[in-house]
Amino acid sequence: MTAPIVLDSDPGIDDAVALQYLLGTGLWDLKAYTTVGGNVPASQTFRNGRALARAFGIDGDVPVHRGAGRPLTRLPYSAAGEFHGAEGLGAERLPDASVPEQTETSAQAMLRLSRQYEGELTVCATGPLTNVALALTEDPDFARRVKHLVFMGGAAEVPGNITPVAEFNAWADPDAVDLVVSSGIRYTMVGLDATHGWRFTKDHLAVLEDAGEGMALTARLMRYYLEAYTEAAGSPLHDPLAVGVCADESFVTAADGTVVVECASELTRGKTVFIPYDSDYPRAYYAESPLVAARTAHRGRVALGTGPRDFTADFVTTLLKRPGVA
Ligand SMILES: [Ca+2]
Repeated sequence: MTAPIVLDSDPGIDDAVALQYLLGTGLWDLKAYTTVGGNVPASQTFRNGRALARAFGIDGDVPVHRGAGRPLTRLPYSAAGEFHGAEGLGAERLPDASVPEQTETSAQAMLRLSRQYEGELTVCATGPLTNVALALTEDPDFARRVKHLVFMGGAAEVPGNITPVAEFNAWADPDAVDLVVSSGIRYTMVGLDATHGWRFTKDHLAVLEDAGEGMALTARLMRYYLEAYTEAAGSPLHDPLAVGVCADESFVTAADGTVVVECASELTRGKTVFIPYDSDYPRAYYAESPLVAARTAHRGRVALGTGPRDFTADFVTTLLKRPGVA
């Protein structure tokens, strides 16, 4: 028995292996692979999404949609090419899918699927939240129809990675994240607090490189990704962890609370302020600011660290179950 899910993504290397991991779990019925501008521009993430669908043998079954080309209310920004390569997938130039291009946008596909699978649909977002915000703007009831949104983004109690205080996806479209977390949608934020705890190392790479032709693309992508990070601890598994948490929260430790995103400041743009909520000891933060205090009515789950279940081990084992064809 599999559950319906949409993967909303800006591929991107860790997005690519997040797709492969999702397929490998066997837990999900992937209804759409929706792309969004982020790591590279939207036209490129769409092309990469189609190419990955072909590489993992799902292009005939899973539609790939084109997403928002710029943030909700801001000018486009320069992308994160240094981690992902000029076209977003390391040094790869993968062939396009053989099926015709979808004309329905990512936000439209999400809205349609939320009606078709009302109360059942999980949305996993591993890029900027622009598409999800657009769906909510078009129809605020999207928040109620979606079963669970898990998004990779933000930094609750740790420094950022694109500025000292902001994580890339939250920085890229802060207005979108703020709209989403105040919409009433049931959400779990999987940010740097947790993703920096699950690392992919040279030893894990060796397992993939020894696994033969079906893992060759994955191994090349992960080698590129590993070399882009200079930290000895290895590369954080940002996007795959969000997919993992869709099925099992025990990969992280999480707490209830409110997220408010800094949208007004250039200096702290995209900082995700986490306001914890403890039902035993409720505390009135921001009592002098009625606007911020009102926001604490909207609570979600926020990952604050690694959990008891070993995500990196599950990630590697699961990838091996889902070889690629390119
Ligand atoms: Ca991503």
